[in-house]
Amino acid sequence: MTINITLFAGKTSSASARVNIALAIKELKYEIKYLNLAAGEHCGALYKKLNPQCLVPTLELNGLVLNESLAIIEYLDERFPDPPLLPKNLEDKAKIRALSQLFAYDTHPLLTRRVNKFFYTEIQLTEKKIRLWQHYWLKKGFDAAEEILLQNIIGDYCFGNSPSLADVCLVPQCDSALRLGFDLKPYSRIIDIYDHCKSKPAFTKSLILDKANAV
Ligand SMILES: N[C@@H](CCC(=O)N[C@@H](CS)C(=O)NCC(=O)O)C(=O)O
Repeated sequence: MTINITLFAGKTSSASARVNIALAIKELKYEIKYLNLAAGEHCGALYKKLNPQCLVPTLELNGLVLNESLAIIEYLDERFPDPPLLPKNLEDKAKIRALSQLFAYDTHPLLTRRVNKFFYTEIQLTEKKIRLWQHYWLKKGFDAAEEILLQNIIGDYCFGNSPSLADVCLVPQCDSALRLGFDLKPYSRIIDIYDHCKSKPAFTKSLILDKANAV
């Protein structure tokens, strides 16, 4: 059976980058449709039918429409198990999910376009104050992630010698942090993992760092 996969993504979206990387790790063929987030394409009526939250990513797979990057990746991981992004071992799986969620659920949502927009338009925060907010929460997230990762040095990736869901979340979060001018130098273990991942083709699918090309 032919499998048609379309990823609806934003070029500067770390949530989209997670799915993009997972698809690449699994060597699945897919089409990618970029929405221009700056122009509000993700809030248009057509896309809203696919994603009522008006957020990217959305994955369409033979007519099945899925939202939420981690739910999408876990679906892909169960449907296309090779190579796995989550191990069978329950304890290891819980640890990998925990680090993934630290980035995807506790850090990333505080930094999104809609949060910025609210700060700008509803409470008139200056760009400097918004940057302060962003760096504050990035530091909280990266401090904790570094501590967790230093307790588990058993390979070139977050948890061992093959990429897992945690790496798929770590790399776009690092790219996003760099784009926001956040200094990653204090996080030596994170930098080692990030550099290692970035040497692999699948991880080059992370978000566009170049502001000039950001949409
Ligand atoms: N929890 C969602 C988060 C999705 C999300 O926040 N996407 C951002 C891009 S990274 C977005 O669509 N932002 C548009 C906006 O904030 O208006 C997921 O992991 O898929």
